[in-house]
Amino acid sequence: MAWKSVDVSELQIERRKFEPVLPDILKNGATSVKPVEGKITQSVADRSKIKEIFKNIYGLPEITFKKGTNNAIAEKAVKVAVVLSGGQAPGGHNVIAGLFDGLKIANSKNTLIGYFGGPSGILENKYKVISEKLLCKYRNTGGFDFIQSGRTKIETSEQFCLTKDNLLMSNVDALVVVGGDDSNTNAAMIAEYLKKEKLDKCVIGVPKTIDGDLKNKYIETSFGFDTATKIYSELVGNICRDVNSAQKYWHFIRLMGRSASHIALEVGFKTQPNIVLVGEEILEKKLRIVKVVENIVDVIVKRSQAGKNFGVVLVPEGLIEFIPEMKKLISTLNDALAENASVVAEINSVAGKKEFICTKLPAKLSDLMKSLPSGIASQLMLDRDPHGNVQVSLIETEKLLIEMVHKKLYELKKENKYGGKFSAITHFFGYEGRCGIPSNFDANYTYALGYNAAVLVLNGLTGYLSSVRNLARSPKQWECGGIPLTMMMNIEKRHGKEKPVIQKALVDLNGKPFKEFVKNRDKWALSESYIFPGPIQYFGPADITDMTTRTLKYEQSGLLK
Ligand code: FBP
Repeated sequence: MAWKSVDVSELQIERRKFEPVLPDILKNGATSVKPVEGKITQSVADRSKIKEIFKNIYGLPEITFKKGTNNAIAEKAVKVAVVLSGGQAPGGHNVIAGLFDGLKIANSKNTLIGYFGGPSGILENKYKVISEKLLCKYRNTGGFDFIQSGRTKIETSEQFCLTKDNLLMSNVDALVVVGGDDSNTNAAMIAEYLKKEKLDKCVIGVPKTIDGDLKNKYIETSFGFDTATKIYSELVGNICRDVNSAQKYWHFIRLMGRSASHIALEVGFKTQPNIVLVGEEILEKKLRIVKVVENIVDVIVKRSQAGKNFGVVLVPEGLIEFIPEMKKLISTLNDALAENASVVAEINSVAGKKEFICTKLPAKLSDLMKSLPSGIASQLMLDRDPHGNVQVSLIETEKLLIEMVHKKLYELKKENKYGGKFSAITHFFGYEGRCGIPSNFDANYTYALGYNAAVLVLNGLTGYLSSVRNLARSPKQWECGGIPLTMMMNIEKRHGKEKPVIQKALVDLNGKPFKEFVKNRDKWALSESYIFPGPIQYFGPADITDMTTRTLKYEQSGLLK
């Protein structure tokens, strides 16, 4: 084959031809779908506070769809805006494609615009009109580069007013926010504000995040989790094979996922490494950091006694927030940093900041802060993100663990209780997985979520999250509808203040995935039961190309016939 100079890969060219499968209920377009109102809903917690904040959109009914003629929704052309918000997740472009197709099939005069660079694009009124000519290059591709993303939080009254003015100025009838828990909380705030201002404009959210923590009975998974965990599993599987070939290193691999350990657990199932730490279990059992280290050391010593001075450990990036004393330190630090923000900003050196902030902590926490390796202590003081989250992707917990493991093994050596060799290598897999070419599952799911959002918008619904469920079945059988955003909310402390936020779904220790893990982990610890899943397959037998996550499989196993 003659070498051609191209700016896209052969796989990208082939992948553009992939036609996502729509759920049967959507396949004849929005004019063949009728929304049905279900029960009115309540927030998951803090009901009176959430109701007070969302006076206009609290308690909306669930929406499901049934087949039926609904031509009225196509009579008037509408203009819809889409914004990608927060961290990238594979499939974002297909949400836009599904939304675009859903709108255009209902009425070719409907228009879609995309705000640039996340919510700041709304405030700056920076957007592009989306046409098939522009969109076709991005169908079934990874990344958010078509319109980019950002983490700006719209929260001041000036920002809400500007949002309203810009939507009015551009004649936008509806806004679709593609985001995680924080971005969809923001979507609810905008929906509430527009309703309060008596504007007939809709706001619909779409559940995105590789972290897998935006889920409940109605949102079975967020998009991107499937592809990202497949990418990490390939990498971890490759490391397991390297470990088993050279038999000389312990690899400590931190995996993205923010607070929740869903990613670590899923990658654990797919690769069966020797140790998978689950933050939620550590919190439940109130394991102090020394105990977590002792548990790791226990496996290292036992393997060493069998002549195996090698292994693989998975560390969820949010682990540090779940270790009781660290959790206390982080939440006290959050308040202290928020209360003393201007003073801290004036101090130039990290050591100076640490010294100052230690004076604002209770004695025990101040001692803990001082005892931490300086790298970790400074990472704990880094700016919180605009939604008030600690930036756990920047905290190198794996290095802290290795340092403590080294110390413990040294002590054991002195007591003649350990005679092995411990050589550790660190990895962090995070950004590698967020923009991969979406798997078949994510390509189909995101397209359906976007199309479903178009149906919600065309029916004038606001304050809902696009919900596509029954996901362990084939896409044709997926069920569609809308879930009120306020239903998922509770009150949490952010930047030192109480805020309404969509509750993160952490790993459920009574859930099937965790129980399945517990059944297997002892075997994984001492043997080499490693699995090497290899790269995502886009072509070939459906058993391989269309398989979804083990998490979803276990969670829905009771529901499958
Ligand atoms: P979202 O919650 O916005 O989807 O972002 C998820 C995530 O990828 C986390 O896993 C990670 O901790 C964080 O983003 C990293 O943020 P940033 O991209 O700002 O570095």
